[in-house]
Amino acid sequence: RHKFWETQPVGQFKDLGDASLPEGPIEPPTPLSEVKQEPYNLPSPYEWTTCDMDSEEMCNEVYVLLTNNYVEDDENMFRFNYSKEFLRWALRPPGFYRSWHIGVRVKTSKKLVAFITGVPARIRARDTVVTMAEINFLCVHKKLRSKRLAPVMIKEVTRRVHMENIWQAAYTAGVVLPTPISTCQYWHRSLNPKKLIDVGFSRLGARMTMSRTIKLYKLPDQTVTPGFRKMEPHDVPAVTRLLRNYLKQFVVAPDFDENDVEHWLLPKEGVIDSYLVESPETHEITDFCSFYTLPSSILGNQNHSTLKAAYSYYNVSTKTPLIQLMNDALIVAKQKDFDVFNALDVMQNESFLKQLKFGPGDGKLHYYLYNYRLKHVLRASELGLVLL
Ligand code: MYA
Ligand code: JJ1
Repeated sequence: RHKFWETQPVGQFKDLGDASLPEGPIEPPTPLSEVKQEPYNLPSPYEWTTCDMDSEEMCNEVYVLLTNNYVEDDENMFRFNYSKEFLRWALRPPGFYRSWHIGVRVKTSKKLVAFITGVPARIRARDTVVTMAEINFLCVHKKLRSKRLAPVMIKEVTRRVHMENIWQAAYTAGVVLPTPISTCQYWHRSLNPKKLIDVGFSRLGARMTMSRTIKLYKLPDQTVTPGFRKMEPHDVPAVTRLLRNYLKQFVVAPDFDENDVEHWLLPKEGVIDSYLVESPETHEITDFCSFYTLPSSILGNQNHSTLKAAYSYYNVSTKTPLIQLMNDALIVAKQKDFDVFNALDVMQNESFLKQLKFGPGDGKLHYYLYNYRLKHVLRASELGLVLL
């Protein structure tokens, strides 16, 4: 069934119910001297390239490959359109390795036709913090699909991760592979219902007119929580404390330090938005919410070419009810002209999705760990991790 994945140190379907298998690494690290020193062989028309995301030219090549060939919905109506600034942010966190930004070119034309990336992250599973690679942006050009290039790319990124003495990874995918640690549901909150309906992202509900639908999704012009403001650089220590304390409750979550928070959560125009609540009396930081910008190309619509989507990232409430905090997030996303606000049912998100008029999407997202076993499949609400 899974000729490649059956050979890899990942949870296998046959082991799913087996409580005798321990939690933790599936295989031990090998001595670094035993890690293969040369890249894996590609079919002869192709060659490896390391993509320098600092280079405007390389970043542009990656952007073009992904814009035309990356993830689509099940009916091929929309395709993720990560911006160059977003890719630079996603791929250059603290301690990143340039060697983990891996491209494949056609030898003769030098055209970039495939890509896979890793970035380092400390991820806690139960009470163990493990240095892992987060693997993302696996993409093979549409014309080169089903030639078994993906397994070679996965083996090569694995080799380059091993060279840095890192033996675990985390990744998400829309497809079922051996075997998910958890499966999440996408939810969508219409901000611009007319456009969403016009482009086929959503439909008019039963017994609904366009004007009733627009009214249903109306939001206030201004946020309502006193002390709600954009996060600033001087907030990094307080946000780090708030977030670290919050993420403790989940079975799998990142172990963020101040450098991580500065990188992953400080606002970056058109990439990441973060807001917090500073108590007007005590000036304490009590609540936090964030979302990232990931537009999708609309495939084959006369009137619209991009869907502006915000994706819920990390949110923490200690004083402001989470519903009110997320309603303020919706209000700022609307002010910023997003068409839709998306969220997974991870962490405590279920507690606000229905009340804030999110509806379930047709997409699921499966979470995976490489070379790390968990005894049980997790509920989405036990996941404290959002990958980009
Ligand atoms: S998820 C986003 C993936 N990208 C897309 O969906 C974009 C559009 N699709 C494509 O570009 C291609 O269809 C891809 C497959 C490149 C996905 N994750 O080359 P093939 C297995 C893992 O003939 P193609 C993301 O970026 C498939 O089951 N494996 O197929 C996270 C089969 O294996 P098996 C996948 O369609 C990526 C084999 O590949 C995926 O031409 C995490 C077929 O290869 C997938 N999304 O290319 C990667 N899709 O026979 C794993 C298919 O066994 C990281 N396959 O079933 C693992 C950790 C590594 C680091 C470890 C460090 C210690
Ligand atoms: O965006 C998604 N689905 C949309 C569009 C569906 C278009 C037809 N297939 C959707 N819309 C309904 C919205 C509606 C709004 C009012 C309330 C009710 C709901 O359902 C889906 C997620 O639902 N997205 C995808 O399918 C994209 C791929 C998802 C897998 C991602 C893999 C990620 C890679 C990892 O790094």
